[in-house]
Amino acid sequence: MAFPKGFLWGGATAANQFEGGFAEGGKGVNSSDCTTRGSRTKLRTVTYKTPDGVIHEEPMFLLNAPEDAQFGVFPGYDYPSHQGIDFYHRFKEDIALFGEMGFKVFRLSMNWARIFPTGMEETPNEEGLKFYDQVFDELHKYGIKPLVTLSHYETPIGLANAWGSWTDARTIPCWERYVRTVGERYKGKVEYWLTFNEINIAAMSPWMSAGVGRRTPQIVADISKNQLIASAKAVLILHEIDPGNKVGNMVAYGANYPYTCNPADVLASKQAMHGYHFYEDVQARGYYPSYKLKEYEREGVSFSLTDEEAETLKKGTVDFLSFSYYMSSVTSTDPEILKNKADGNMGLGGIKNPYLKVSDWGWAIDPTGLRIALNELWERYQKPLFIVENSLGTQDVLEPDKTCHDQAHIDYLRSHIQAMEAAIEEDGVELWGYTPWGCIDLVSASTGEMHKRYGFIYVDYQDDGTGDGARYRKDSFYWWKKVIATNGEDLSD
Ligand code: BGP
Repeated sequence: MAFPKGFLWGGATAANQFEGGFAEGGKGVNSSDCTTRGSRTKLRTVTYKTPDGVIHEEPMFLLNAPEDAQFGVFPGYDYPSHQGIDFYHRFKEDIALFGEMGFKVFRLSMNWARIFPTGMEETPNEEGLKFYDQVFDELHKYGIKPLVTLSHYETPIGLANAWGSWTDARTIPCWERYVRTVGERYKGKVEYWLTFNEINIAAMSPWMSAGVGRRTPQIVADISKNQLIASAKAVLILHEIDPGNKVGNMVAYGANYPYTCNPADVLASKQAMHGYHFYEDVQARGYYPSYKLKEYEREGVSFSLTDEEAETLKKGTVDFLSFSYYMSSVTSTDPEILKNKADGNMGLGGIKNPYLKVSDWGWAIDPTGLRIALNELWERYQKPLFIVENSLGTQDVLEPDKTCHDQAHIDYLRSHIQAMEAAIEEDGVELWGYTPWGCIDLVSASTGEMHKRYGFIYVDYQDDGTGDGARYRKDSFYWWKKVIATNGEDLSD
């Protein structure tokens, strides 16, 4: 029995990719609502207006909007978050399906703008709070524990337009009000919390991760400082409200390999890992690591902490570490090798690994990398771990008889569960749970398309938003049900 009794099996989602209900229940507009649909070949864009009244759209990953840009939703653009997969109206049906699979835990994020429409109100929007009450109550009916991400790639647009969102420390008290409100409201209903989804992605897409329209080393450092302090404050607030609350961080993680045993490659790979570890170091240990402070000095980034801020970071360390794992990456110092760029989650692909197969989107498939990642995190922090995202994006086909033969998901998940098993059984890693990403098909974060499907449940929406949204059980649905029922003992087809 590798998996401990009470191991938390389930699935993961995010509000902006599945909730829909864009203009309902008094919800405000958030950053993801202003991000258009794309595809693997067409970049998603962000829309904004300049003071001269001109509307602009710019690729999300390259966004360099002027300081006076007013982000928003404009006629004639197609924004996939507005419909998502309509969980807002279909949550009872969806949760019943999760219950049928025997989920122990369900990861979802709360849409901050549903609770505080501009982010700046003094009092919350009761209708928004009621929506999540109903969702949590429904989950409890099936014995499913909610795992709530407080911020998953969406920031109220009011904060972005007022002062640049997370670049400005004035966002922190707004966040504290939000965290306190939901912590008090859902006391007894929610026990597992995550602060910021993939907090390290601020360096790749300040828009996606923080609702910020520009990227410079200084901007990324400011976002990170404000979010790290906000994360620590969330830990303190949630512990104060209920000492039984378990609060974790969340990082986009992956093993990184040197291309060769040339010490220069090995060093470069170690330095690439700093991009992940910096955030974990602060959130798990409570202080900035020396390599980051030295990097700021080298880059001329201004950075300092008041005594109070340092104390907040020190006290607000997380109870457990969570992460997404999709792929590993490779680093080289050889200019020729560096030309073999690989795709990967949020641009973290590095260069191609000749030993690994890749997904249809070019992400390297590497279960051993997951075992390495689990070991690294456990050795480094000695805190419980939670894999809150993992799976394979595939182009699933719904057959005329409404079945869906998604063997690739089963194969991918099985190999990764075997890696987890080895990490627990042979390496002694403490792992609390596993929530495969997009347990129900949803909108892709990087491309905004629908046909990159991760789920156990097929959702009949297509890339252009057409479809009736009907849900169908895929082959993996029945497989996942068996895996959960046997606590990971039976992984066979
Ligand atoms: C992570 C995000 C998720 C999710 C996932 C898969 O980075 O936390 O929101 O979408 O990646 O990525 P994609 O949707 O681009 O395939």
